[in-house]
Amino acid sequence: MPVPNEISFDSEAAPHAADLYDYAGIAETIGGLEAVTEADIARYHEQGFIAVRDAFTPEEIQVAFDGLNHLIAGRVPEFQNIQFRHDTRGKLDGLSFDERLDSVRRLLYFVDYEPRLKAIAHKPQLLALIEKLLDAPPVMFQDMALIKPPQGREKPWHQDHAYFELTPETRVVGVWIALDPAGVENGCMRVMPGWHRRGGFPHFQIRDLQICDSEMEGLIEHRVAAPLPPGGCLIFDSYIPHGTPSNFTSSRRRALQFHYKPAGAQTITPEQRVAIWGGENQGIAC
Ligand SMILES: O=C(O)CCC(=O)C(=O)O
Repeated sequence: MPVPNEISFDSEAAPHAADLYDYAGIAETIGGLEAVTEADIARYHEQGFIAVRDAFTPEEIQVAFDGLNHLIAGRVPEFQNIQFRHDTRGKLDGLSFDERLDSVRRLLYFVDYEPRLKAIAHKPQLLALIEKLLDAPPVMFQDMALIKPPQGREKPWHQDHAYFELTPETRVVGVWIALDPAGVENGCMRVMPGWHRRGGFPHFQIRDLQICDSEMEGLIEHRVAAPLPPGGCLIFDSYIPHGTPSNFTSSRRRALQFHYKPAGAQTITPEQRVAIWGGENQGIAC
């Protein structure tokens, strides 16, 4: 599939229920990529994720910000793949840089336009760990920057595998890297430990491509929040249900997210993906 490269806008969405991202615990963190042990790798397979602080140095995070700001400011005119908030349509010209930054929802497929961000995705210590998790040489196939400004919207509960044109059995590792402090109030990740072993949930186009809210109700005891300082990352299985609430603070919450598949992974068509994951196509209502 050709990779899209054009400016887009998200669509309007209703706010989420107040308790949709409530949680019962906080994810523990490991102190650095090189401190990850065989026991942590076993925990990744058991729980579906591990959280690592100090995975990237303050200097690497500053370089990532420089690269991201360069793209958002439009300094690389060939790069257009920025999704803005729907309410900024027609108003982008004339915004200050900070206003433009807070109008962005996400950037996609930028590594070939910004070597500083490509270097983050290919940090050797990160790739070495992912190779152990996949038990195969990793290939990075999706890169995103997720900007959650003050009042920025939620990312509803979902499994990343539902978005990929990869066979259901392909093992995929996601890496979500905090650039700003990501806390429980400004939209850090919530995950369901162990639920990656429950298989795929039907996904529906509601406020986004997501698991039905009713499937997630009353499960607070099964959820943990994963607050991370800048340079920390969440490393997670593509079947783990996860999501982030709206940002209820005045602090930005910016993150990078990369996905890695094993070399030689089998692809499927968009139609096959929808047939496998789309709840509506299976006659299921949400
Ligand atoms: O950064 C976020 O708010 C969540 C991102 C996420 O889970 C995704 O894009 O798959």
